Amino acid sequence: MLEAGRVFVKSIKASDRVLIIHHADVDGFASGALFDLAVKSLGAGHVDMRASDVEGLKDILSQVKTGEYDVVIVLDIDMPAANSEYERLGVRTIIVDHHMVRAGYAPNVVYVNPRLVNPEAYQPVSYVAYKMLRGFGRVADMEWLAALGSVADFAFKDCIDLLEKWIDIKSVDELTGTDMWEVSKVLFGAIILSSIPSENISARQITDVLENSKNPKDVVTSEVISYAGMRFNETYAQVKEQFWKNSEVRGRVIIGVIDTPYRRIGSAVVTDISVERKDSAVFLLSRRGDQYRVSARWQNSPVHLGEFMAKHFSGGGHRNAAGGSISESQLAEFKERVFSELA
Ligand SMILES: [Mn+2]
Repeated sequence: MLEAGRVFVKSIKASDRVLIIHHADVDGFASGALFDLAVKSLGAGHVDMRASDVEGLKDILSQVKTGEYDVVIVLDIDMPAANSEYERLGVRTIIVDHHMVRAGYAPNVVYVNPRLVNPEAYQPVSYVAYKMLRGFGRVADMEWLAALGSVADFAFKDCIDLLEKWIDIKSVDELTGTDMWEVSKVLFGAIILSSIPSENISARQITDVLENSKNPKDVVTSEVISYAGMRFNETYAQVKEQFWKNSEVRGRVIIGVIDTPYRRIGSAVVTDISVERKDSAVFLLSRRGDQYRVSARWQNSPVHLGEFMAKHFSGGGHRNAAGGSISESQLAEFKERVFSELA
């Protein structure tokens, strides 16, 4: 499987125009940088990179004109709806993913996913990318970056051969106590900010820092990332304050409303509050036009939050973390339902 990826990358010529689309998280940025370095080592001068969330993938692809690129590389992000776009573009395409295995790609797509070999394997894309690409250019010096991407995705056991040199822990429970984890948190803050146009930090700047660093410490001490880390902390505190200011508490239930473009900060805030108050059901409602995006967390949950959200508000999710969407006119009903059933 790794060899199929190497054959694909080796086939890239200096004259090829390459598009790399990677997930907008630490694993995605790390694997994007590894692929960028590998592709450029082959002399390719025209490489465009785009960071995307899952929902944005199809939009990015549908804006690409037929004939605009010769090679498309998609990392740590995949959705069935994108198949038709891969087919429309018809160019050499590789998808490296580690989420649920998909099937039914067009013949122009090379699909790499460790779960094809072992459905239980948990190997993030930066781990796979490093294993695949270490024979290309400077990638061999970037093992630390693959470790950083993998740690950020909570990998441990299945990546131990790569991680053991970079983190000194015995079980995955100790992961959040490592320096590597701290670096991944600061980097993720910078990545979140880079999706907000007014923040003056671009995805390209972040990628440049990663490609030009020699170790995790270089990343966090770089001007771009250290400034972004500071800005993120400020913004995070503001969003959290807004949540509490617009909150109602009844029994075990906390419902808070935020209205901010920093939506991904909202989902970090709700997780954080739920960890601080493990016995509380925490609902964060993020306003978007006349809709509210609901993120629910309940660490010591006696009920299945995902089923609760599915039953009443056509949402879904897991036992401890769920989500959904309601309209403004449903807000009063939503609060009443949540308080009366869960408080
Ligand atoms: Mn990932």
